[in-house]
Amino acid sequence: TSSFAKVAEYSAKHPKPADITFAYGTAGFRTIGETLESTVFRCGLLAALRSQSKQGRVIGIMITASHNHERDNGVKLVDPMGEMLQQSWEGYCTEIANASTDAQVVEILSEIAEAEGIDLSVTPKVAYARDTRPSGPLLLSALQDGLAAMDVDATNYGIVTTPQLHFFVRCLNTKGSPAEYGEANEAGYYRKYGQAFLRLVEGKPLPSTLYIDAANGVGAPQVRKLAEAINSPYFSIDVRNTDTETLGKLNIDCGADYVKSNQHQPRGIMLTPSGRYCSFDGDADRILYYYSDECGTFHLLDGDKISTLVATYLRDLVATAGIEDLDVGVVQTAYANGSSTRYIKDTLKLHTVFAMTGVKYLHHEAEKMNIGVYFEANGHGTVLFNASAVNTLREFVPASPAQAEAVERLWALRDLINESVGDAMADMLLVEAILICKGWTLAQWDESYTDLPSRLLKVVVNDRNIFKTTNAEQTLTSPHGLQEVVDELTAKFPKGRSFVRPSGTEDAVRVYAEAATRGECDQLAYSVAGAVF
Ligand code: NG1
Ligand code: ZN
Repeated sequence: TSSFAKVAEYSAKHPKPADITFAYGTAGFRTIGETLESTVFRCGLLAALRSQSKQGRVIGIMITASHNHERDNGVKLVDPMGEMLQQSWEGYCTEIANASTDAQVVEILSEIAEAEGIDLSVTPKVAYARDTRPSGPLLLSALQDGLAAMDVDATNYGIVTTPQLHFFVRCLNTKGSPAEYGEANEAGYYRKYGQAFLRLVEGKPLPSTLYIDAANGVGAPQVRKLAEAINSPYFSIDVRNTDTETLGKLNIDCGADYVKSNQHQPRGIMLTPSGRYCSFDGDADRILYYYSDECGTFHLLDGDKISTLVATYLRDLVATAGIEDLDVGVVQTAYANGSSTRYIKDTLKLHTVFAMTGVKYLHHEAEKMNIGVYFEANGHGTVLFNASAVNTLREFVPASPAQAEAVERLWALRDLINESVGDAMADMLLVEAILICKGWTLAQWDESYTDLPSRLLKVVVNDRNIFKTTNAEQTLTSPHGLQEVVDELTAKFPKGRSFVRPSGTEDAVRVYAEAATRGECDQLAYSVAGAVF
C-alpha cells in the first residue's frame, strides 16, 4: 500500500544478516550490537504501526542491553502508559525482524495493519533514546531511518536511563488528562521525584553519604543531575564507576548484576563499616544496597529486602491512616530468597504471589492488588497503586492529624514511585526516604530476616528450547524425568529448594538453589547443574 511506499527503499540500507534468527524475548531483542541494525530499523517501523493502532498515542523505543556485555545491545518497545509492549505484538516484532527481503518487510507491515484494523492515516508518534554503548549511534541512525520511512512524528531523548524513557512516554500520553504523570523531559523527571522525596524527609535527621556504583553506564551522569536538582543535604551522594567514555568498562567488575552474582563489592568502592552503598546496572533500572559489618563481612540488601522494606512501610502507613480495605501485596519470582517469602507471609502477614521471571509478569500480578509491591531479587521492581486504591485514598476522610499525615505520606510515596517500570533512581530515593523516616542504618534494615545461602548458575546446553516449565517456572515438564532428579537431589538438603529454567535473555539454562548452609547450597546447585548438563 502507499502508506509503506518508502519502506522498501529504506529497508535496503539495513539488510538482515542472513545467518541470524532474532527473537523478541523478556527484554526485547538482545544480542551482539552490530548485528541488530536491521532489527532496530524494523522496530522503528513497528513502533509507528503500534502508535497508529493506538490512535496516535506515543510509543517508546529504548536501545540498551542493560547489564549485559558492552559489545551487546538491544531494543525494546514501550507501550503508551510506559509499560512493556503488549505480548501479542512481541510476535509481530519477531516476525518482522526475521523477514528475509525488503518486500517481505512491507508485506508483514500490511498484514499487521489489516489484522489489527489499523487506520494508516493517523500520524504515528514515537519517543526514543539509547544508553551509552558504543554501538548505540549506529543503531540509533538505523532507527531514525525506520521512523523516517513511516513519516513518524519522533522525539529523540538522547542518552537517558531506560526508566526515564518509560517515564517520558507515560508523561506524553497523559498530558492534560487527570492522570497527568509529569513533565516529559529530564528536568521534569528530576523535579517530580526530587520534590516527592523532600516532602517525605523534611524535618527528619540527615543521613550519611550514599556511595553509588553507576556501573560506568548511563546512570552516572543522570544521578548527578538528579542530585543537582534535589540540591539538599538529605541527598548527599558520591558516585563511583562513572566512566562512560572508555571502551571496555561498562558493567565490568561493577554494577548491580556483578554485585548480585559475586556477592561482593564492585571495583572502585572500598567498604567501611557504617558506610552506605548501592549499585545500579548499566541502564539504571535495577538497584541493590550493601554494606560491610565490623568483621568486614559483606551484606547484600537485594530486591527482596527492598520489597519487604517498602511493603512494611506502606502497610504501616495504611494502618496508621486507619484505612480499611486497602491491601498491600507483594509479587515475587521463584528467585526470591525463601526467607523473604516466609517473612512476608508469616511476619508481615501480607498476601504474596509468584510470577514468572520478567517484570511484565510481575507488573500484571501487581496490578491485581490495591497496592502491589513487586521486585525481582536482582533489584528490578516498583510499586503500583491500582485505580481502586487511588479512589479509596481520595475519598478517605482522616479522623485525626496523625491519620491525615499518614495519608499525605502515602500520596508522597506514590509520587516517588515510577509506576511505569522498575527504576534505580526512583527506587533509591524511595529506600532513602524510608530509611531516613525510620532513622535506620543499612544493618538495621537488614535485621528483618536472614537470607538463606543461595546460588545461581548458568549452564550452557546444546538446545535450551527443550527445557519447558510450569508452576511459575519452578517445575520442569521437559526434558522427561529431569524434574524427578531435581526433586531427589533437593530432598537431601535441609531447607533445600532448587529449580531449572531456560533463560529468556541468554542462550543458557539457569539453575537456582538454596539450602540451610553455604556448603549444602553449593552442593545442591552443582549437583543439579550436573544433572542438567
Ligand atoms: P533471564 O535471562 O530470563 O533469567 C534475566 C533476569 C530476570 C530479568 C531479565 C531481564 C535473573 C535470574 N534473570 O532473565 O530477572 O531481569 O533478565 O533483564 O536475574
Ligand atoms: Zn537494566
